[in-house]
Amino acid sequence: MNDLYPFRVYSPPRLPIEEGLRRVRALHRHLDERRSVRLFSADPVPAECIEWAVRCANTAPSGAHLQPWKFVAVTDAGIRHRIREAAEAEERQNYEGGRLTPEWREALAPLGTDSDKSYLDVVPWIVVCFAEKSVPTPEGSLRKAYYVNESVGIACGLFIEALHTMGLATLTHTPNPMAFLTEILERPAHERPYILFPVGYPGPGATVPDLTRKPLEEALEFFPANGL
Ligand code: IYR
Repeated sequence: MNDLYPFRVYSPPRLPIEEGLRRVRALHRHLDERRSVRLFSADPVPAECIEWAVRCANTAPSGAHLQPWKFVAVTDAGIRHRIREAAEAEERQNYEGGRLTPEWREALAPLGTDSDKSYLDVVPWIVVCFAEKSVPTPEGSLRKAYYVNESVGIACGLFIEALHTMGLATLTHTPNPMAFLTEILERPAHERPYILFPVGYPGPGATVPDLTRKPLEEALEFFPANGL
């Protein structure tokens, strides 16, 4: 017990196993339909959708409950264009300037990605998630955050799923290095750009590589194997 967080009872209703399984199968069907896209529609998306997606992200568990994330949402075409120009400049060095190792290029080849990030001019929103290596206190100082990557990664996962629930598409774009986002979006030094999300509806004629998920046996092992 402490003064900051008085404890309260938490007793969500216990679901019958069959009902839980029914729900998780439906969730899996929905999650499995999600794909990253690189061709977006310019159709507008209300700010309210972005707000709901960030509300969902904001429920993520975090180290010491310090919630070390900040989502910055941009719809202004001029700012989106500046982001595009800066992202493409970095990506040209990656793809054409040899900054990607041959092994990396080979891994990317089946996806057909390149330095053209024209979707950044098309999408109604760019949302950049920043990770806070320290977080502001109510007194105006900064305190160190813990497990920042883990916390922000989980928040971004929830953000992606919330967009998908609304029929919106995104792409986890990390135009490494991303320092230009700090500058363009005028972020303070304790925030580090984490993932750039173009957000919108999939464009007419968008295609995705016909990927499959790895089989459960490769994603999950019970240990010991015969211990069930
Ligand atoms: N950031 C680059 C390169 C890239 C890297 C990985 I790993 C990908 O899965 C996809 C792209 C780009 O956005 O093109």
